[in-house]
Amino acid sequence: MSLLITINGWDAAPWAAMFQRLAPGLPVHMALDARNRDAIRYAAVWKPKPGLLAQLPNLAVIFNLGAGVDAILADETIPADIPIVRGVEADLTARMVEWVALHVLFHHRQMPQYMAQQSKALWRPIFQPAASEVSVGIMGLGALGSACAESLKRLGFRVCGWSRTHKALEGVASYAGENGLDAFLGQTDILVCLLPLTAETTSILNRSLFRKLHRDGPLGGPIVINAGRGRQQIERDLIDSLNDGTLKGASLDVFEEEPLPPDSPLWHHPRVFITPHVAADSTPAAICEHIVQQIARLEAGQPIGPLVDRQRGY
Ligand code: NDP
Ligand code: OXD
Repeated sequence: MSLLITINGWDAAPWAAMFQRLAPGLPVHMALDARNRDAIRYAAVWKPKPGLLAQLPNLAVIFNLGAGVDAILADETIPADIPIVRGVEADLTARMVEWVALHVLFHHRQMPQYMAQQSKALWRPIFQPAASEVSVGIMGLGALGSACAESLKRLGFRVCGWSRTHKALEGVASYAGENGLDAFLGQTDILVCLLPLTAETTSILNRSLFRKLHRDGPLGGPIVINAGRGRQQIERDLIDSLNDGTLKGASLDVFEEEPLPPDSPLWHHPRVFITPHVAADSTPAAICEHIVQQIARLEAGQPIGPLVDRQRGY
């Protein structure tokens, strides 16, 4: 019984070394071949090559090395009865909370304007609204969105959230489903997207949605912050909306195409702030520990998780 690691876009070596350290009795393979195919019971994956996992006749569980499982679910060859466990753990969540708080505060405290002023040696204080006057709307109140909501609330912001089903988070106004979307947007000054990529959320961050954000807010225009998935945003709409004043600024960690192509106008837009899909980069130690624990639970006949609901798509 062994574990296959298959990773696209990151260096797999530290992950293999961490599994070997945490579970010395578990053989780890970095590639699939005719000799190990039948022995592989677990796969730890990030963006696995389509068709690869279907070649494993004895695969019992797929462990995603991140939170978003869109790349796995896009592979229709994976047998429907193999459970998929998501990467949800405290270290990853804490890093996302940091990234979201950083960007909310960056826009709230007018850093884009101060950076522009600094480049011209201008000393010009700008009126600063209180956090309690600013409403942050979080799309997706799951593991990451709800942790961000808690932290932003502690910083003093008004916080509301939009999810598929209603949530009861103290001090966070909850809106749900299509019926709740417009009311949610209408009071949002800073929009944070932490949705999974599904058929319903693809291209959801578009011009028509941007127009529904709170127009007369204290920041002088709505802000969009996306750390969900790039295919949730229409980048042409983002740029047009920034240029015509529908949006004041944007912070983006994810993009329609990654790496963001060098000729993307987003790179040079003065009110767009870019990070290269690193918002919640976690250490192999944290994620591997969670996986090793789940394997131990499975082998002891206990339930494992958090499991992906393939019908829902996340
Ligand atoms: P969860 O599954 O815990 O939460 C997803 C949330 O989105 C839930 O609240 C869910 O609603 C809501 N949701 C899903 N579909 C819809 C819909 N159609 N309409 C309204 N709400 C919807 O996911 P996580 O919080 O763990 O992660 C969220 C996403 O963040 C990941 O899927 C990934 O894409 C992204 N991510 C990005 C990272 C980065 O570095 N940029 C790192 C990690 C994750 P409900 O609660 O009602 O089911
Ligand atoms: C994730 C990511 O989904 O890093 O974990 O994007």
